[in-house]
Amino acid sequence: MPSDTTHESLSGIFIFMPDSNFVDYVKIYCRSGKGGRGSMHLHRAKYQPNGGPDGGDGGRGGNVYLRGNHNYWTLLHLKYNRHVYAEHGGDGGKDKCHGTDGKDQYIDVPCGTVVYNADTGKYVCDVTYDGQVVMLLKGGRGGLGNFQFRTATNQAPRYAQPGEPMQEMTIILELKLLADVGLVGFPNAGKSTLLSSLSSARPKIANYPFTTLEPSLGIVAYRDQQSFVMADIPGIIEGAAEGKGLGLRFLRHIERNSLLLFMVPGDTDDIKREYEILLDELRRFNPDLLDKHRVLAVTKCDLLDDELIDMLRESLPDDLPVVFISAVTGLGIQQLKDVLWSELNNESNKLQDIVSEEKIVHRDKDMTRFSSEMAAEGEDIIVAEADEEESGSDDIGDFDDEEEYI
Ligand SMILES: Nc1nc2c(ncn2[C@@H]2O[C@H](COP(=O)(O)OP(=O)(O)OP(=O)(O)O)[C@@H](O)[C@H]2O)c(=O)[nH]1
Ligand SMILES: [Mg+2]
Repeated sequence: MPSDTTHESLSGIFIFMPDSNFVDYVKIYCRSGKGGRGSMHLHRAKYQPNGGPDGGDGGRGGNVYLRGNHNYWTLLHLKYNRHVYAEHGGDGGKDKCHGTDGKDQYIDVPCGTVVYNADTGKYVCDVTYDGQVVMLLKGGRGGLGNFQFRTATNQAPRYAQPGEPMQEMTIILELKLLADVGLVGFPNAGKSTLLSSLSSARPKIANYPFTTLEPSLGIVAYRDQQSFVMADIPGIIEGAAEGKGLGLRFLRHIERNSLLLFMVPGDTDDIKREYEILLDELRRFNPDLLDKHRVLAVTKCDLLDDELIDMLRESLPDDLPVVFISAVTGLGIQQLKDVLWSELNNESNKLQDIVSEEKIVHRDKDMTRFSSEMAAEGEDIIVAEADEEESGSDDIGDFDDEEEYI
């Protein structure tokens, strides 16, 4: 692509992404284990005519858990493992033998994963820190054996409970990176260059649009051993909400950022208009994004002279802090860090607060947009059918097992 391509000429293009290792959207089917049956058994032994009931309880079915694991960075490991089944509980046996408990299943996910119910679009849970364990589906309880039902008046009960049924759910896992500052800008605005100059991250940099095809994080060192995390996401263009360019799917990675850094190159004709286009695309993706604190960085200022910078200052938006920077010469970089740091430490604007005090409101999926979203993600899995016999009685009080069952 020629180096002078502007975003106006790009707005008609749709980028086809190659298969990438950065997977931030996966749909999987999960099923817990059903409870084992209680046993209906009467003790039999030589010279012991009325041995009494000795049927043991069934074991419980395995649960399905989600577990935050900081060793994972994407959902790639789940892309090819889309059915998660926990083990069923074992049936009870004679001699009061308890059935084995079903093995639990843990789905390891990177920190920052949000879970939605794929059928209803409802928000289910959010895994934000390493070691966090969230129970997704509970296994069925095991049924009681007939030994448990013996009474003075019914000394040989000929019934036992069936186990509780399993639960199943198809879920959508969405990774939303955890960073303090998110970079928002058109392609070629210098986002990756800024991230590589501020941190040790080495995203690909080149003079053509859509160099960055997947988000990357960098840790920016600040004074006194302090630091904050910055996320570089692919550029967005006008009409991204309709799927132009790479669309808006990567904006989910800045949904959690407490601060958004807008980046517009200094050699752009109308900086204010570009900023407004970006704001508008953000609004169309998620109006809540506009509640976040914002900073505007005018990039590539080494291409401008001081006079021009002074002229530009007057035409810039006045509702947010503006910094003129150049990642190449280092102009304004320290000032930018200071502004970002002070904005980050602004009361009510810290990532920790947002995560811990549940200020993040995860909106349920809009079902009208949901199917097109899934199509865009290439989702085509067929939900596994539950076994016929397993969807039997769901009432643990049902004592319908009159046959001897060992
Ligand atoms: N002169 C000058 N050029 C810069 C500056 N920052 C970035 N560039 C150049 O601008 C071009 C694009 O930079 P990138 O950092 O790849 O831009 P980007 O915003 O990440 O672009 P996408 O990943 O395509 O969205 C590269 O050729 C950089 O060398 C700067 O401060 N001054
Ligand atoms: Mg880039």
